[in-house]
Amino acid sequence: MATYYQEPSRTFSEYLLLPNLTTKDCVPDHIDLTTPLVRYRRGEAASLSIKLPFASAIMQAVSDDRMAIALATHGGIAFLYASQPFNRQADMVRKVKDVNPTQPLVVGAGINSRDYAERVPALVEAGVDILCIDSSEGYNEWQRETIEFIRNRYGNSVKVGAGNVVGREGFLYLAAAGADFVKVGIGGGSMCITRETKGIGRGQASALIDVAAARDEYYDATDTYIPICSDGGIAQDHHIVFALGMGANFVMMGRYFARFDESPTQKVRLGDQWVKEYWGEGSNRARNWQRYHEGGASRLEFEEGIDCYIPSTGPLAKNLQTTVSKIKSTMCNCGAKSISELQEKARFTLVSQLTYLEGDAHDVILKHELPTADGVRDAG
Ligand code: MZP
Repeated sequence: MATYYQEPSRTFSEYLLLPNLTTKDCVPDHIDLTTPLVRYRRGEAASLSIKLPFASAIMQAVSDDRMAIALATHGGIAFLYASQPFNRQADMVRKVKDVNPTQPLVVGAGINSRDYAERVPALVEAGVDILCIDSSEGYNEWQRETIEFIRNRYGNSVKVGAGNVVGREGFLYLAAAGADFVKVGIGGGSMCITRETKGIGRGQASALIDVAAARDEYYDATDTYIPICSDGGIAQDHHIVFALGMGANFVMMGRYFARFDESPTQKVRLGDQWVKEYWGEGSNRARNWQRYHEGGASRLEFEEGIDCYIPSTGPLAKNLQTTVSKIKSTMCNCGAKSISELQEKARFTLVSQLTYLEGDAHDVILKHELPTADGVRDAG
C-alpha cells in the first residue's frame, strides 16, 4: 500500500517569524553571515566556507564567469552552468581564478552524472573550488557513482555537493555516498513546471524542515556535519531568512540573480519596462546545446522549465546590499547574530490566509495605482 503523509507540504509564504528579545549588542554590524559549504567533523572547521550564504543557480541564464566574479567579490559563490561543453566551462573557471590573483575568488561548477569522467578533470585542472551534481532529482544511483568516481580519483581533496532531495531518505543516501553538501528542493523554482509535468516535489519549507532534522540526527550519530542548501522558490528577501532559520546553511537562487546586469542574459524593453530573459535548465532552450555538442540528441519529449522574462533590477551590488540589510534586520529581531544562532532561536508560526492578507497594505488607496491625467495607469 502506498504511504500517505497526513500533513500538507508547506512553503515559505505559509510562515512568519516571531520576534525574540533583541539585546543591545545585537545590531546589524555585529551579524556574521559566514557559513560552511562542505562537510566537517565535530570540533573542526569546514575547509571551505563563504561570508555570504548565497549561491547563484547552475543555470545558463544565471551563472557565467561575470556573475561568478561579481558574487564572489561580495562573499557568495556562483556555480557555473553545466549545460555547455566542459572546455568552455573550464575556461570560465580560469577567468574567475585569473582575474584577481591577490584576492582569490571562490568559484563552483555544476556537473552531471553522464560526462563526469571528462568534465570533472577539466574543471579541477582549471582550479575550481567546489563541484555540484546538477539534477532536479538526485536520490539515485547515478549520483552515488559520480561521487564514487571523484573519491576514487581525488580522495577528499575535490569537494562535491549533490541533490536535489526533498526528504530524509534522499539526504541520508547522498550523505552515505559522500556528498560534501546536499541540495534541497524539487519543483519550487520560479520557472519550474516539474510538479505540473511529472507530479513530483514537495513544498520547499516542508522539504527543508525534514532534511534539516535528518542532517542534525546524522550529526549527532556520526559527528559529521553536512551543510544543506535550500534551492529554488525564494520569492521574497525574507524567504532567505526563513530558509536559514529552518536549517539551510546557504541558499541557491536563480531568478534573484538573473534580474541583475551581471547575469548572462539579454536585457530587453517590454512595453514600458526593462526585463531580462530567464529560462529553466529543463526547457528546450537550455537543452539545445546538447543537440550541437553531444551528437544530435533530439528535442525533449517534454519540458520541465519555461522560457520567460523577469523585471530587470540593475546592478548586483546595490540589490545585494538591500537584501543583506533586510536579512540582518530580521535576524536582529530574532535576537540572532549568526546563522547557527538563528537556527537555534527561530520561532515560526503558520499563518492563516487572512493573516497573510493582513500583512499586505490594505484598506488604503495605493498612489501608484491611481490613473494618471491622460487616463493611463502609472507603472510606478
Ligand atoms: P528560482 O530561484 O528561480 O526560484 O529557482 C532556481 C532553481 O530552479 C535552480 O537552482 C534549479 O534547482 C531549479 N531549476 C532550474 N531549471 C529548472 C527547470 O527547468 C529548475 N525546471 O527547476
